[in-house]
Amino acid sequence: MNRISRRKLITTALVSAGGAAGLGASGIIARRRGLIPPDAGGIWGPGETLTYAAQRLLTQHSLAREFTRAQISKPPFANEVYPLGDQFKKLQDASFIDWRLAVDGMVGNPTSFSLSDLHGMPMRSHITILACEEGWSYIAEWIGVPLSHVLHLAETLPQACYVVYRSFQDPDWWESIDMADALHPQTLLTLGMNSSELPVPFGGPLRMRVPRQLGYKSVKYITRLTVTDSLKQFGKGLGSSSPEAGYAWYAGI
Ligand SMILES: Nc1nc2c(c(=O)[nH]1)N[C@H]1C(S)=C(S)[C@@H](COP(=O)(O)O)O[C@H]1N2
Ligand SMILES: [Mo]
Repeated sequence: MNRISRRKLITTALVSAGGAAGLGASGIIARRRGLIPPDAGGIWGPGETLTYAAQRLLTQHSLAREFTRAQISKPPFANEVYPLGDQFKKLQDASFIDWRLAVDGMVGNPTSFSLSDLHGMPMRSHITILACEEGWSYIAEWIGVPLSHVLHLAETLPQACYVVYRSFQDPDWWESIDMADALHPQTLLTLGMNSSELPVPFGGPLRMRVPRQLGYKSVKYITRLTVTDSLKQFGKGLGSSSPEAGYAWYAGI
């Protein structure tokens, strides 16, 4: 049996088992394949598991849709953020020269990078849509270092399952993604937008851009990455600040 038809079979089995047996059997299949999301425990848990497991089996390597330069939104819309405070302002006044991105957890080489270190790494860009769960969206060009490159430099261990990323606004804004999204070529530590530096309202100087998921996974002001095999010890153990606020951990679009 080739891979595609095997995948299709598993997904069909997941979905039909979910329909027929009230998600019990699909839960077992998903668990066996490591496809249980961290927020699977609540009342929406079985639905979250079904969505996440089915999407991962079908779309592990698929690309987010890319647009043309002519389709870039003018002007783009930046969602409001809580005040960033004096410490941020100090960093900003010094052109973010002291901004650091720490990388720790399940890595052979815990390290940290300045913005100029990141600017010296291979960059890629894509023109993709950022969609908020509240219904609005915009298209922009995002320029940055693939997260996979930084994970490689830090020597991510093979047991790694998730990357937790924290922002200057931690503990209000932190997220995590699985390795399928962390190593995905369109997942960028973003330094630039629409051919310029990434403006502060859009998350500058450093933003995670995860174009295969809703806007809230694209956390602004990134300061720290932690590689892990379990999300239990972070926050309330639900994988990110979003499920703590009532949103799904997995927000695939
Ligand atoms: N640090 C931080 N990151 C954040 C947010 C925030 O308030 N603080 N808002 C999130 C939400 S809900 C969305 S939809 C997008 C909005 O991105 P935009 O401001 O570029 O439109 O950023 C996400 N990242
Ligand atoms: Mo949002």
